[in-house]
Amino acid sequence: MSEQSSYTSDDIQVLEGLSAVRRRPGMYIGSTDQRGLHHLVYEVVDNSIDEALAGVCDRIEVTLHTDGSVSVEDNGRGIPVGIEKTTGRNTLEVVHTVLHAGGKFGGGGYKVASGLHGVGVSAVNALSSWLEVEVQRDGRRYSQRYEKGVPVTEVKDLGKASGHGTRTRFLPDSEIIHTLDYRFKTLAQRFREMAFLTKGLTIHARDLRDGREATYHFEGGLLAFIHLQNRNRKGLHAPFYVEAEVEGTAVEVALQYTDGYSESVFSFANNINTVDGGTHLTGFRSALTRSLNEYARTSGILKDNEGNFSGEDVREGLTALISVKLADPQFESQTKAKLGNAEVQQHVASVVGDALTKWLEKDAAAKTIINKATTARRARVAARQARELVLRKTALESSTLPGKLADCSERGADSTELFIVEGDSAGGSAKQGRDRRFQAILPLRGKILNVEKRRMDHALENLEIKALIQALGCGIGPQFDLGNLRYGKIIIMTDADVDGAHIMTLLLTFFFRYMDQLISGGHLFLAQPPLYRITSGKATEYVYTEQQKDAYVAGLETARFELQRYKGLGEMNADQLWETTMDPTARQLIQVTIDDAASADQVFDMLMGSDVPPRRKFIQTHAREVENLDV
Ligand code: 0RA
Repeated sequence: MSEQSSYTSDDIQVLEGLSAVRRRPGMYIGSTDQRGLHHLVYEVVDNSIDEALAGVCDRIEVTLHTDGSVSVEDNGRGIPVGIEKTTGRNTLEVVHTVLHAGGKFGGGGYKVASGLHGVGVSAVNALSSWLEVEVQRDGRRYSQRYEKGVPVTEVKDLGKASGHGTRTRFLPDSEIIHTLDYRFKTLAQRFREMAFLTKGLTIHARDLRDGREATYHFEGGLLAFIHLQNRNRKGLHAPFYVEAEVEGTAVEVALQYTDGYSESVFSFANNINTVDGGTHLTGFRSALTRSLNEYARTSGILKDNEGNFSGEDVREGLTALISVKLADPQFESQTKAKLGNAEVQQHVASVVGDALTKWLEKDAAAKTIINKATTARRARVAARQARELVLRKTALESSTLPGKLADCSERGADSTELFIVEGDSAGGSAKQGRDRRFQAILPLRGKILNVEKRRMDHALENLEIKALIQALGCGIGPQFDLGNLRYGKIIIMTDADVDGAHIMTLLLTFFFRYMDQLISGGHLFLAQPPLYRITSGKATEYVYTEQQKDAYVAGLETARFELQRYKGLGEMNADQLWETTMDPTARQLIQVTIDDAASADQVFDMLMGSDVPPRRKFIQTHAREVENLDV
């Protein structure tokens, strides 16, 4: 290795570390598909965000190059290039070759990556055909190049330079990462979120493959984020905003009530979206409930004989963002997306409690919010009764599952699957075609209720939704229990047309709003029926996209072939449906994931909320690519 003439035990450790990453990339970046590809980019950008959080960097440039490589450039301090004492090596090389070395050399400030996906740039390096890093600091410019994680040059001194910062360019290794097809929109959405969360930072992203670019900079921070999140909703008042620091914890909170019913609360710790919440969220919720109850009491709106508003009452229609930054974040839970630092709860509660109380006393919004909570409470009582009725029925009649469910003979979520199928005729084919040992079919008639526009009590009156809840077996709302799920895979199977897309979106909305654990637990899937059947001579081929069709037809030796376009599932007979869409050894399933809950919330609100024009536009532009609807 560089700067040394013979192999040392350090070298061997380094090589073993790199080969561990290459052998089991999934352990480090989750997967080796497009998600994993994007993960590599985030990993490198996160290091630059660390510099921004430390207050020493205000600009990050991300470029997607035409050769499939990506460069990330920041104007931070520059990665140190001196000899690192414990190893006797150049720090730049250590950071790029030793797993988890990055964090050790950070000097103070807030760290983005600590404990979460922070696998470090060394893992990215190990998974890249090549990586080049260029550093400017102390008036000079330095560089080093690596291939598959191994240095192929020394740390070179390139001479005088006036700036400071780090530029990294890497090409993911196609032997390991299956695709170089970056999705600019997905990456940009995340950069935008990062910019919201880091006031004053500018992130500029360019896609040289097609010339697209985007710049994100928000002086308003979370306040700007709230405006975006509620863009298609009706806000009931001007947003509330507070920013303060308590004992080293920076707290930033923005909130606005809307005329909707769902709760859209997102929490972040050091810019990581803590999807499982944690102490910052708990602190926020308790302060919100307490402040609103206190206000309602002292102003006489809540009478002495009336009970307090519950947390649920005061969160109906609420959009809120909570962001904390701290030096030593502790993350817990399986997904590591739950903040555990106990002291943070009190920090957030005191900042939010004080500011909210003052705001309520001054702002006309107070009365509007209390009115909203009062109606919500009334509806909650009705909803609880409806829910208990459904649950009691489910419990009592657990042997009487919904009549139209064709259950499977095996039990246990390990092996079983439930197909939710649109329409009776497709339901019939699915029942005939399935493997009844482990595949159950639930046909839904027509469209299910749009839950985005209704409170839960209405949702529970809907027959299709009731059948769904009973078939799944895990209840709904606060009592939802994933442990009772009756099937391991829940598969939505709809026609590949606009109507099918609409029904799929209604179902996704329902799962996202009421059973999001089903999604985060990896249980929800979309079936992918074929678009065409191509017959030529004795050969029959099913294809799933227009591109596949064109490629297959172009490759045919004869010009004589027959093309059948499937408009609906009902056009396939039972055998064809099994062969193309249900057989686990041949079918293609799309797993539904929520990469970015805040964007998913916006998408569902736009698709399903009350504002029609943006929905129409979205469906018109996206109906054809609905298989890519990653929420
Ligand atoms: C360790 C220590 C210092 C900065 C960095 C790492 C650093 C890492 C990255 C990764 C991308 N851009 C970066 N910029 C800086 C601080 C060294 C000092 O005190 O000057």
